[in-house]
Amino acid sequence: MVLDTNTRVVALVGGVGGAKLVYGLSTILQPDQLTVIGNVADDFELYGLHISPDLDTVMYTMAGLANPTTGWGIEGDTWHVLEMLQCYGEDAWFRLGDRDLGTHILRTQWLRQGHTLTVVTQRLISSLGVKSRLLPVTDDPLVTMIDTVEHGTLAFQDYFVRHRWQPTVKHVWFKHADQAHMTESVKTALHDADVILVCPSNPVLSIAPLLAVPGMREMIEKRRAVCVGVSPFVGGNAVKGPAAKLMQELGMAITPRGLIDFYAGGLDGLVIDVSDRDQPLHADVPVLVTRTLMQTSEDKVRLARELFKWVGSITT
Ligand code: FO1
Repeated sequence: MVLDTNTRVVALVGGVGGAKLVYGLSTILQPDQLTVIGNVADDFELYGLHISPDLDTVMYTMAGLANPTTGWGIEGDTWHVLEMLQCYGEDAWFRLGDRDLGTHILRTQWLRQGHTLTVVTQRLISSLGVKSRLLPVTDDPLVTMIDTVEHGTLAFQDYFVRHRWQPTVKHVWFKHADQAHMTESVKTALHDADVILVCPSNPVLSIAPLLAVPGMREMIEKRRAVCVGVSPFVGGNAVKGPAAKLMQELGMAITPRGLIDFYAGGLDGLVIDVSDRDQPLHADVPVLVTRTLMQTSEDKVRLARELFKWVGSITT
């Protein structure tokens, strides 16, 4: 396959790690070449507002607004609303910045007016000047639940933020997955895709919720497109967040082979970091070994460029 400006790329993304690669892709592709399918299972309601952390992380990153240190929230945001809530004795454990709240206020209002999360997300991201599409995988409820040893079952943000992903995880499951539907936009994007990229997000907490939506795995397995994954691990560990700890607790191998097994034949290729070059691999899945750590914008663009070039080389 010759990769050119007609090549349609669909990126499956969760939070911060995947959003970095999406930023790199958005700088080397034409806007209409790139469609991002985002995770909604981290979504929750707080202070009466519908919060979509992973969609917002991707949106702010693509718009160049994201806090570069945390990866989430808006750079330079202020915290006056939370300070006021704390004056009333609130435990402001989930850090919502003043500008960030603007996003949640409008998303909540538009959802209450009956608009779908797909329409709301597109309206928000295009207002921020981003021309590529960001599609929630579903407009239906989908909630990542974490069964832990110490605290029983926790909703995602309680596990991830309030308990700082320290509890020991026994099982991760996705509430309402069986009743969730892929949106028509997602089906069309996957059907038309030439390249599907599984971005370097947490395989269990960010990518698995996408694949838990009925039909997603089948569409990817029956794909016409070439499907390539980017490992979120560097040196057998996660760059940030609980991916390695979680996969160990779930008895999954934190190796390229473990990733390929996790994605169960859905990958035509895998990109791994140079620090993992000696890890056991799958004989029949081509691997690109390169520096996958994205600390600067240049890293993100370089990885996207290398990835795109390599994908062209592994497809006939
Ligand atoms: N992650 C944290 O670890 N602490 C926070 O206080 C926090 C606030 C927050 C606010 C808005 C938002 O869009 C994301 C936020 N995140 C925070 C990240 C969030 O937990 C995401 O779900 C993770 O990035 C995992 O995808």
